[in-house]
Amino acid sequence: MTTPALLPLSGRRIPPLNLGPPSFPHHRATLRLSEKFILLLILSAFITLCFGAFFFLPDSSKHKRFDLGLEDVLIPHVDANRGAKNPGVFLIHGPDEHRHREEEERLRNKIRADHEKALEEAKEKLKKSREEIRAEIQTEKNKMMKHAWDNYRIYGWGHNELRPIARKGHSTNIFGSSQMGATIVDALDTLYIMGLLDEFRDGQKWIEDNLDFSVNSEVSVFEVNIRFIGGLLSAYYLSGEEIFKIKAVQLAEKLLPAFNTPTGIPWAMVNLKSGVGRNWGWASAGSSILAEFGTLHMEFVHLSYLTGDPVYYKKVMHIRKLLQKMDRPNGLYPNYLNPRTGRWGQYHTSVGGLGDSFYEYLLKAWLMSDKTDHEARKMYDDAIEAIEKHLIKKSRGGLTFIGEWKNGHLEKKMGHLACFAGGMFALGADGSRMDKAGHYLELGAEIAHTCHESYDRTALKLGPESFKFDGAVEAVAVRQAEKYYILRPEVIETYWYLWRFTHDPRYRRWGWEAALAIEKYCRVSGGFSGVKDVYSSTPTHDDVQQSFFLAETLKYLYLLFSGDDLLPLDHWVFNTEAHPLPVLHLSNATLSGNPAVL
Ligand code: DMJ
Repeated sequence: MTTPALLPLSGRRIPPLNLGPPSFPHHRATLRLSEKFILLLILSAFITLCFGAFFFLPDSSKHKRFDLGLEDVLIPHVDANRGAKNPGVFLIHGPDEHRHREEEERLRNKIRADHEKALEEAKEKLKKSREEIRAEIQTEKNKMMKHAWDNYRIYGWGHNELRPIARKGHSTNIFGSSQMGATIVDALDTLYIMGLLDEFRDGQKWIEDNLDFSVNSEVSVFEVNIRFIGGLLSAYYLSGEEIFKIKAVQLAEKLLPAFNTPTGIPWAMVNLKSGVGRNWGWASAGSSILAEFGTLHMEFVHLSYLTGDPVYYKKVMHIRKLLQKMDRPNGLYPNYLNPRTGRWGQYHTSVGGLGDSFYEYLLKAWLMSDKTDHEARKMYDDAIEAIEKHLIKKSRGGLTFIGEWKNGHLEKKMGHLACFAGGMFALGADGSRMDKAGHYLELGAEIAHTCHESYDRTALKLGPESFKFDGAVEAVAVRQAEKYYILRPEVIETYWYLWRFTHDPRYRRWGWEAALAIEKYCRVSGGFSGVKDVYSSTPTHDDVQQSFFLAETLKYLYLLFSGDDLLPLDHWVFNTEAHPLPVLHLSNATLSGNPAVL
């Protein structure tokens, strides 16, 4: 299969799509899509038609069409012979029996007609060339991304995020006071993966011409690392375009002053111009946050790999060594650590906000090192064992949840953010201690189920920011301030990992439900917006299209409905913002050909 025609940009050509195993050192080898993939595409086309519409259809009539298809496939139908075979199940007599038979007949006819129609459409489809079929499927699968991107392009270009209702740019303090095009950088690899190459080139051009880090602006070290450095590195590895690597390194240099603290634990924020750092005013006793200083490892190791400069690697290894030496109450890592004293702040532990991606990066450091970083794997295993012992419980109704540890007390509340852990447990199953792979896969599935319940128990079928397990209350938000959904990815992320590891169709079904709900309640004419109350059937929008919606939510949805050979997990490791980075084969200790670096 040929790769899409690529127009030159700034005198260069974007290299062909390379979404299978990465190639080193410059990642420019063409990946030929296998025959198997082509067959899968044709099969996908057939399924598309059987379902009535494949993916992300904008108008409600098409949704209805899909809903019917989905019901036909997923809801067991009345078998005409079943009453006879199972007396007692359908013992209906008199006029009721007549009505019942008529209803059965009507249903059968409808199924037959739907299937015949789908077959006809499939036959028509198969007359088309592979390229045409592929293009059609792509167009359907890209629709949500196109809507999000196109509106940002029109109304928010260069701003960090978009207000889809006010139709103007938007930003928050994590990005500082400058227009740094966060959505462009965060969305780049999603565009590339989806084959939206005109849009990708447009973003690249903006970055080449406008992205400047010498600004007097105070940014979040963590957010800028996961969204900008992660996004740029991923765009570099996928496309091979040097500009992304150059920008990633320029930005990383600007973050380095944040590590100038008495302990080497970085400040939460740094001014890109002056290099002055400080912590969030709300953090316990001037502390830095575990999920922030503990979520730098992947990107920083890649920076050392690409530049040959050990400085980045040393910074994150220093953090790890320091954490290893510290006492941990009940084996748990508290969320707060003071960068001046090196002492823990409040004894709060969470797998959701403030803790989450620290655990994720321990596991991913091991995966990214081609499973040679045993120290990281040990830290992950130890942490997960303590979490399972103290934080993971079953509700009265049998739902497994991850609570929050607060000064020796377990708060039975789970955040949407913690739902990513279902995917993490599944991803970490292989290689777990005492061969507990089955156990961790099951635990991941239980978390996925609980998080799906948190969606299913709402009016909008979208999950709240956080939900409780308290007596009769199960997987439901109680406080008004916890009922919002801001286009977060974690639940869909977990569905995708679970799908990759089990191929259980429920995960695609659940992902599809979420996609439909987002289409129905979050889509507005100027993009996609979060909603303020998922329990109200008439949603109020928050008027923010978060950059992570394009980086993560839409990417995970796309991957959920793609084949496993698109970004295989034994070759790519996704950073916490869903930016794929290749596994590094560092066993011979070379970073960019420099054995001294490690
Ligand atoms: C993302 O920016 C990242 O996934 C981060 O780790 C925490 N959550 C947001 C999206 O919800």
